[in-house]
Amino acid sequence: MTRSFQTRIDAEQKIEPKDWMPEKYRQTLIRQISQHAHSEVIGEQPEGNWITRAPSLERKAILLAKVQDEAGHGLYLYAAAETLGITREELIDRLHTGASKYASIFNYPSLTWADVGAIGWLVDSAAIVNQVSLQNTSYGPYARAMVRICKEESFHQRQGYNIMMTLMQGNEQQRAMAQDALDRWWWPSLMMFGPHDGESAHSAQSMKWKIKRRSNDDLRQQYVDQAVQQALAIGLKVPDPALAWNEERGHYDFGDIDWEEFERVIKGNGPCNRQRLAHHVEAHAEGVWVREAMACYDKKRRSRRHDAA
Ligand code: BYC
Repeated sequence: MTRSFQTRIDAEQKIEPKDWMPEKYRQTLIRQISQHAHSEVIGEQPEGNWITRAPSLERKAILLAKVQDEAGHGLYLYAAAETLGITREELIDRLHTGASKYASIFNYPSLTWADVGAIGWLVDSAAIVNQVSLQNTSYGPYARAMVRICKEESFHQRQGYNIMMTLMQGNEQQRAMAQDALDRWWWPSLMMFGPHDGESAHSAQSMKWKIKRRSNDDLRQQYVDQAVQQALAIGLKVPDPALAWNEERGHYDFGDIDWEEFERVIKGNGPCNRQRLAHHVEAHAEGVWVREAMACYDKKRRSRRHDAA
């Protein structure tokens, strides 16, 4: 069974929910997809913080649409995880108890309007680089969710870059705000790709099973090469003294990531971890009547369909 499973993977065949799969493959997918879903949902908080304070009606409408998209991404991803035999309640419980992680970047505060620009530009760019590769992941429902999510992320990235570009065309104070946001979000955005390849606990097996299609470092390099050019184009300075174009490699060299900070944040001790989780726990408790009403409506609709048949 295990050998024929790997043969299917090697032949680029998609694995579907009812197909046989090794238990570890199933668990790895549940871990990665649910962490991805939680990231989308928790990621609404730093941007949601600015909906009521957006600088114009147009910016507010765009931000509102983006934040709603993130909720939708969470929904597709939770649904994909559920096809692996875990319930939504269990997934949320794992988030609330800290058993399941979410992207470290969302544990940093969004202090100014420029942070909304930096999140859209940097965080969504990083997400796209990773998720384009995940469109070819071996598990069918995850791959299909990625196709739609990537389309929406492209709009998100554009809106973030547009905010940064507008600020950079503004007055001195606005340009300083944009630079300050880049200074604070740059390094956390590099951490989104996870530990270096040699330190990544799951990469080797996940690459073999084609759950992951490209390594953490490979994706991070592509992201740096793109983002540095985008920063230069609008007059922003990337806060890394070691950043330099390497002619031989055809890539930018960049400085060391603070892995101690990364570890601190993923262990629950970043600037906003407690606040993010507490907010989710509270919103989930407040939403219980909505879930009950939906379940009741669904039950009634199904029994009406049954009576009609
Ligand atoms: N943050 O062996 P590794 C978005 C953990 S949201 C936290 O390399 P793996 C958006 C990792 O989980 C987009 N934890 O792991 C939303 C593992 O711990 P566990 C989010 C991290 O899974 C709203 C341990 O470190 N994208 O776009 O092979 C607004 C060892 O790592 C992080 C995804 O979730 C991190 N950054 O590779 C705006 C993409 N990095 O699980 C935008 C899907 C590592 O053993 N996920 N860890 O306790 C992936 O591609 C992979 O899971 C990762 C990590 C590349 C992130």
